[in-house]
Amino acid sequence: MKALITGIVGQDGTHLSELLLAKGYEVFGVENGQRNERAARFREKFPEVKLLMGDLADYSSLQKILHEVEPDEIYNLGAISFVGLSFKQPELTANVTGLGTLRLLEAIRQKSDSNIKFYQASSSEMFGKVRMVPQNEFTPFHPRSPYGVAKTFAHYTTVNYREAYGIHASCGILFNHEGEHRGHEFVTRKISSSVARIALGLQKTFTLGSLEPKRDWGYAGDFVQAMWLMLQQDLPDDFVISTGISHSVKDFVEIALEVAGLPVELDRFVVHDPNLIRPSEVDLLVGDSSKANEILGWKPKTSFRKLVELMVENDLKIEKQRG
Ligand code: GDR
Repeated sequence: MKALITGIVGQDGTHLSELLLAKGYEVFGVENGQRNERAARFREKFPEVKLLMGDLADYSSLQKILHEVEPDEIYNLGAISFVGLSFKQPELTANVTGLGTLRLLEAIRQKSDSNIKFYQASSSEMFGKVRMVPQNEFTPFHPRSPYGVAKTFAHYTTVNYREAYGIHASCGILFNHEGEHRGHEFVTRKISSSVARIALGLQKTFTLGSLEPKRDWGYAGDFVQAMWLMLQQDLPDDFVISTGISHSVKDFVEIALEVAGLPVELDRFVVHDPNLIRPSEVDLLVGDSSKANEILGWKPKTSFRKLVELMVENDLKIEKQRG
């Protein structure tokens, strides 16, 4: 079996590559020539993964890759995925995160001899200003960021290509998922690495925006299992993937401090930075993944506390090695 992954050097691409290689897949990835630390780490960790030059913003490169690889499964994880950045670069976000999905689906459609199964990384950010608590597959979308809007376009485009052209295309509406491969721009990794550095005496404080937003945080390693399961079904469909429990940013900081053996005194360690407040915020996300449980047999294995422990302990190890 051959799997092609966009966004392969990101957090989910890393977990998914691990999973698919363990299952005996031949794994291919789309890379846009980025020369950053993350891409270098990925190459070193997975020498057996074949990386092909392409970009979600460039249709002809996607078409060429599909012809070269002839994949059985495609996982579209590529996106401008940082919500904060999407407010600063809304057009780029719409192009890559939104239209990029359309380009990939169109390349699949044009390749009429294939039976490719397609996974779209939809997001709980599409629920935005939530209309129902908890959110499930029937909850209306109300995105609150250019990222959420672009993901909503990509989601409906995937549904449309499934209905119009019979493509086996499924959307996983994933709630926040974190872990040791999380980028430092996201709040959980920012907290775990800052707290680790404070515990080791390498820094004294760190900045945060609002501490109030609540998210349904799960472990990325658990969540990529659901992606794979969706493509093993006879019929394509959409599934919410979440833990069903929500915590505030403040809760995350408090447990991280505790795990690192520091006093739980937020005023001492956290400096409020108003520049980190988003023009429109998503206040509360909590998902209901009972459909995924029923049909895919999927459920999360890692608790919130375990997730925080895993991230802080990982960063303590990294910072100690660096120091
Ligand atoms: P999110 O993740 O926007 O939920 O999207 P992020 O970790 O960026 O923010 C979570 C919440 O924390 C608040 N916050 C801060 N966020 C960041 N990044 N940095 C800060 O300093 C900070 N202070 C407070 C934010 O305002 C927000 O409320 C993630 C991404 O992975 C998306 O790609 C994915 O689709 C969704 O999760 C599900």
